[in-house]
Amino acid sequence: MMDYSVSDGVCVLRLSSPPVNAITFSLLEELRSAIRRANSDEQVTGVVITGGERHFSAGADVGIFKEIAGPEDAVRTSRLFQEALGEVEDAAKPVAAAVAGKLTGGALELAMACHFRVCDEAARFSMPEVTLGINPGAGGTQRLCRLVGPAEALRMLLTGEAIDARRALELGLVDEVCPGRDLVERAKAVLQSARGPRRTSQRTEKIRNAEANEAAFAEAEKLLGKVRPEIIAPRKIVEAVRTGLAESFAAGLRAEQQAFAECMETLATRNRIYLFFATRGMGKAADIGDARPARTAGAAVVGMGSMGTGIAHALIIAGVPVVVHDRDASAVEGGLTRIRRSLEKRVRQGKLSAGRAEGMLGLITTTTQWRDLANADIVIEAVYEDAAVKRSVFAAVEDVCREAAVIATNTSTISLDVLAEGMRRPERLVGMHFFNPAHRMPLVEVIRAEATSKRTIATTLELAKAIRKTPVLVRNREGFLVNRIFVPYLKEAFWLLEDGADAAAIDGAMVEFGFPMGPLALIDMAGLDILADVDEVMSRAFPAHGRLSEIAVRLVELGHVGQKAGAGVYRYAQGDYAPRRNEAAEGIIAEARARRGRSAGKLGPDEITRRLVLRMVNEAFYVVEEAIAQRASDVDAAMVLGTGFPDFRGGVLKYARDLGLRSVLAQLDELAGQLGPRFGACPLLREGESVRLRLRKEVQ
Ligand code: 3H9
Repeated sequence: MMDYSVSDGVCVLRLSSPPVNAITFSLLEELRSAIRRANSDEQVTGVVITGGERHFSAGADVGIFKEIAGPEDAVRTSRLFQEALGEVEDAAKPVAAAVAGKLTGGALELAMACHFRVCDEAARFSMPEVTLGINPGAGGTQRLCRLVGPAEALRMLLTGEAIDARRALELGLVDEVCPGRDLVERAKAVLQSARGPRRTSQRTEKIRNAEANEAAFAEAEKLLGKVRPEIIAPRKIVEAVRTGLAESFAAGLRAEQQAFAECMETLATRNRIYLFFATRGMGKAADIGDARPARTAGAAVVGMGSMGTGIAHALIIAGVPVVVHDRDASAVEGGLTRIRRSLEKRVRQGKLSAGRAEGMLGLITTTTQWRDLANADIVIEAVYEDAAVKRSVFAAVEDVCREAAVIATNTSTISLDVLAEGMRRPERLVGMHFFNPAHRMPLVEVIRAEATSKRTIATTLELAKAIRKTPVLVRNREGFLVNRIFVPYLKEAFWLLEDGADAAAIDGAMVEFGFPMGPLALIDMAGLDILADVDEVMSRAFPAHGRLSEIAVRLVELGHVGQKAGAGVYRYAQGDYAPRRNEAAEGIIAEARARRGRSAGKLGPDEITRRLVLRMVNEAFYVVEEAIAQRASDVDAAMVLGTGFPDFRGGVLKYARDLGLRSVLAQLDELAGQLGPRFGACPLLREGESVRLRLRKEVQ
């Protein structure tokens, strides 16, 4: 786990705990004894702590947090980390960290406990604990502000955002930046010129200015104002920093321990830790272990609408050369222009260098000819959502592509078995369903049909990861995983309108539940016409879901399809996406209510939330029952990443588990009695104990 060697009078401690050098209790123990050994070794004049040339460590092993039994155990965990890092800082001989890659959380805390830091040019530093719902528990809240000052420290601690090597040097977080291969040598040189240890806990130059400190806290308060009450870590972080500055470094460490224990006690934190592992599990397939993925050296995208453009954009960001095809030359040009504008914007914002943007654009080849797709390793189809149109694309692609090429479809709802009809080699057809905007959204559903080969699946999963997406592997059935659950939710929002709930009250209830936006504002953004098209496929496959509300149907007929038309459920002013009252829509809603004898304002926020959320919960159980998802936890992680379901609630099924499955079943039975078969409980829920056991195993 930790190699100890001595050369030129310097002890080199190398973390070697693949794959990511996650820090466990035993690694901490080894670190402590190695430091003691170096302290007492007369040949040793200094210590270098390092990892690989390209990677140092991913911080604390998050698995540890799952095992924490209660507050005392949490305090003990934090204390053990702090004591081990304290021993590094207290070493009698100077210690330098020689670090590379993405230093997250405990990895950065370890580096900060060293007396000097040298990093490689590509290194990135972050404290992502806050995204897990915890505070840094290994001294990070204390040492970071002593190294970079409270303003920058609080920004990093509260946002979890990374800074690069150049910025780290500017801020004084590192002492030197060099190529990865020189790390250890440069660290040795730094030690040679050092006049003994330089202990971070004793440094005060960045925290002396009381006025600047207060300004930093005032800035932090603004960020805290936006945090939901369920998530306590941000406030705890600020309190720990304040204690450390107002009292002492040691008091700050104690505040960290206490804060860590309090965070670990909250359901929101446990849910986020559960999702950390759920997310990492969902691209893994038990039955394709022996299939070797083919390397994707070049891809092609067919159809330059908004999805195709976004997919091509995602590919070039990750450095994959792509041929973009559309029958219509102006569509190809339009797509290319949209990508160029988006990259130029990032250059203007300073988020991308002009050279890199040019390099990315250089990876795109445009064409209107099928033959130009001949060399692609994977062709991703993103044409109009119509089975016949898609099948004609596959026929053309099969004519020109190599035997080994994978053919992926970005269909959001249509069964792959329907699309594969007429293909010569259906084993190479796979679904690759991106979410809009494809270059931003992290989730990709990888859909396996009956005929899809293991190699095709392995290659597609590999490509998804290579373009920095999180894939979830799902079985083929209309709507797959996310739309299967989310479309009924969107439809329910329109039913609620019919039943008398106000649009703003429906959206407000879901924002209060934790979604970034409500269902009606969201569908205005995505397009009501899209919902109507998707529903055609879905309601044929699932008649119990019921028809689309006549409100949505009428709005589409009148061209009120959402933001792109200036009006949907809400109205929008030119260039401004703030929702305003749409009187035409209100007229349609009033008529629909009158026809059904409903009056406005009868439904309160609890009833709105109950109907919307239980509609998702019930469908999620069907997704598990039909083995659309490989495991229940996949459903949770996919809904969080694909729809913005609040992560602090752990996902749809975790939420149901926390509500209690008996209560979920009773509520569904009641709603089915009132509102019909769409709330008819999934048979799995009636299985009681066996489902509870399964969820206890998979959703925890
Ligand atoms: C912390 O440090 C708290 C402290 O304050 C102390 C408090 C007391 N733990 O992502 P990859 C697994 S909180 C456990 O594919 P990459 C990952 O699941 C911690 N496992 O590699 C995967 O497993 P599998 C703060 C971890 O090169 C495998 O390693 N740190 C951890 O693309 C490979 O991972 C974080 O939140 C971990 N910490 O990216 C860091 N990290 O092979 C989270 C990874 O079974 N991690 N694994 O699928 C990352 O951001 C990325 O993994 C990293 C490497 C950028 C480091």
